[in-house]
Amino acid sequence: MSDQKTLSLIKPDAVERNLVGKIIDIFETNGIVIEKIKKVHVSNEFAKKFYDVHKDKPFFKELCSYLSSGPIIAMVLKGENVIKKNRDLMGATNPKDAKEGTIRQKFAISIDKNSVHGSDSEENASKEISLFFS
Ligand code: IDP
Ligand code: MG
Repeated sequence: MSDQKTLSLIKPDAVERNLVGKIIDIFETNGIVIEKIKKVHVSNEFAKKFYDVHKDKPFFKELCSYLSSGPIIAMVLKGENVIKKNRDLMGATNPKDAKEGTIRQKFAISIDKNSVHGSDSEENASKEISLFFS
C-alpha cells in the first residue's frame, strides 16, 4: 500500500507546556515520518479558514481564538495508513474519553485544550496541508 500524508498540529496548550518532543517521539516510535515541520503563530483569520467545517458550531469563536492564542507546531506526517494511525494515536476529542496511552489521554487538559489536531480524511488532509504548507 502506498504512503499517505496527513496534517498534524501540536496546539498552544502543549507547545506552552514543552510537550513537543514527547508528542513527536510518539509519532516516530510508531513508524510515522515527519516530512515537514514548522512553528507558527496563526492569526484569527487563518484559524477561521482552517476550522471552516466547524463554522456553525457553538464553540467556533472560542476554537479560533484558542488556535491563534500562541505558537503551534504544524507537521506533515507520512506513512502507511497515517490518517487513521494518527487519529488512533491522538485518542478521542474529549480527553475524558481517550484511551489509555493516547496523546490526549496523557497530555490534554480539556475538550478544547486537547493538545493535538489530526486530519480526518484524505480530502481534508490535502486541504489542510495546502493551507499550512504552500
Ligand atoms: P477532533 O479534533 O478530534 O477532530 P472535532 O470534532 O473535529 O474534533 O473538533 C475540532 C476541535 O474543536 C476539537 O479538537 C476541540 O478542540 C474543539 N471542540 C470539539 N468539540 C468541542 C466542544 O464541545 N466544546 C469545545 N471545544 C470543542
Ligand atoms: Mg476534526
